[in-house]
Amino acid sequence: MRRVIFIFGVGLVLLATSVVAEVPSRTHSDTAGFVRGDTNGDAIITLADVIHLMQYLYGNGPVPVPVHDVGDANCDSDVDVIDVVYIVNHVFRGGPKPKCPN
Ligand SMILES: [Ca+2]
Ligand SMILES: [Ca+2]
Repeated sequence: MRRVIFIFGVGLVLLATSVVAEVPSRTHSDTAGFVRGDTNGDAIITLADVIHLMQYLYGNGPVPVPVHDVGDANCDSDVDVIDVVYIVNHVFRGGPKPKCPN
């Protein structure tokens, strides 16, 4: 099952990168003090964050930095493939910024 989800995620990334050029998204910090969705900790949300999260979830990559919750882009308290899709939607399709409602 994890392999299917990983292949699905990689397919989403490849589709997004083939359709739209990467546009970095500068964001402000979440109320928790970090930029939700910025999984590699460089203060912008890009394809690199999608890859970082995919590697963490399915490839034994490093934990999102500075804290695990950075990867919870949709703020549902889980870090999973839905967060990958959420970040892809934000970066490539102008979807909402990863942020918890106030
Ligand atoms: Ca980043
Ligand atoms: Ca989530």
